[in-house]
Amino acid sequence: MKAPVHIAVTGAAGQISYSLLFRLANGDLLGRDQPVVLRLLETPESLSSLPGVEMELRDCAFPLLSDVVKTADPYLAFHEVDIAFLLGAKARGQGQERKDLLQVNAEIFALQGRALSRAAKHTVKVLVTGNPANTNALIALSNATELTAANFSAMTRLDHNRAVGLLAERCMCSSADIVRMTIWGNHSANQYPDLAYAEVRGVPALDRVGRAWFQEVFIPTVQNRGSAVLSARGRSSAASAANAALAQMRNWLFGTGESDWVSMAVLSHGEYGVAPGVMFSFPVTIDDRRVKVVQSLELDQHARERLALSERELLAERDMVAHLL
Ligand code: NAX
Repeated sequence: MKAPVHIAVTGAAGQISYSLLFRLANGDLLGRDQPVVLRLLETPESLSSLPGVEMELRDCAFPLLSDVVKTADPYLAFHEVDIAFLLGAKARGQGQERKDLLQVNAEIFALQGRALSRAAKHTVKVLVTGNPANTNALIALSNATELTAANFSAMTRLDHNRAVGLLAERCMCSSADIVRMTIWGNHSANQYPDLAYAEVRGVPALDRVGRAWFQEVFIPTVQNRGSAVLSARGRSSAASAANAALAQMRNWLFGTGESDWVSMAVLSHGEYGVAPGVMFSFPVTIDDRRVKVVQSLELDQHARERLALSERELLAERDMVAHLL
């Protein structure tokens, strides 16, 4: 039997976690021969919900689940972890503005960055989902002095999957027929879902769907899908978010292959003219756990304007939390 891999999940009593944990314990991330220890982090106020989650995990009798650790101490949660899913964040309260949300979450991610740096393995892969995800990831990275940008990403895989799902529905094909979907920028309504390089069974997607549908339907539908799910379901996306987190981490650990790319927010080093030092979603390929931004795609004027909008938003968010970077 292999030694267990330690996986931290923050916000463990929340709704995304409630979909994610059971799939992790079932081997959906690391395979059916890899035992796992799940290390669950919650706030002191919500810690009392975790025993119920643990009972259900144990009631599944997953052969791969070696142990469950429940704690409100980030240093214990991140102790020697190989993988961390940072789901936990404060939701926007009534009357709070986006900048208030940024501030309150900034402190959480600064603390968690320090704890990851001290407690986790130096090869840890940290995927930030809690919103505002891109800037939270930047804060965690900036505070993790023993770790590097290669340890951190923010999740735009749900946006990517939403875009693939929407295009597949429009073209009446399987999602497996679609390659080279791209989400650029911030995980917010200013992201840019781009079809310029996407293909459907080898045919350029724009030839299949036309530019009008792309600009008038596809872009706003993907950008606003989170709000649409919230109003239709009465709760925000959960199972699809857990699925996306799993997919992004699987690609990070096991690669993308050469024929396709995925979207992932990583630290910008100035690619495509984006300011260095923000977590920006790019098309990436992954090999041997190393993420490479796809180079040399041509961007038209429309795309450049959309990227610039997302970049400005991320720079403004970065300015608001400058004291924690
Ligand atoms: P929930 O409100 O159901 O759960 C969040 C949990 O985090 C709560 O149990 C809370 O007690 C816990 N928490 C808060 N502060 C914490 C801290 N300092 N340490 C540990 N736990 C803490 O939210 P859920 O629906 O699970 O969503 C989690 C986060 O994902 C939210 O920030 C949400 O906005 C974000 N999302 C991000 C997405 C993305 O694509 N990047 C999409 C889905 C989702 O909306």
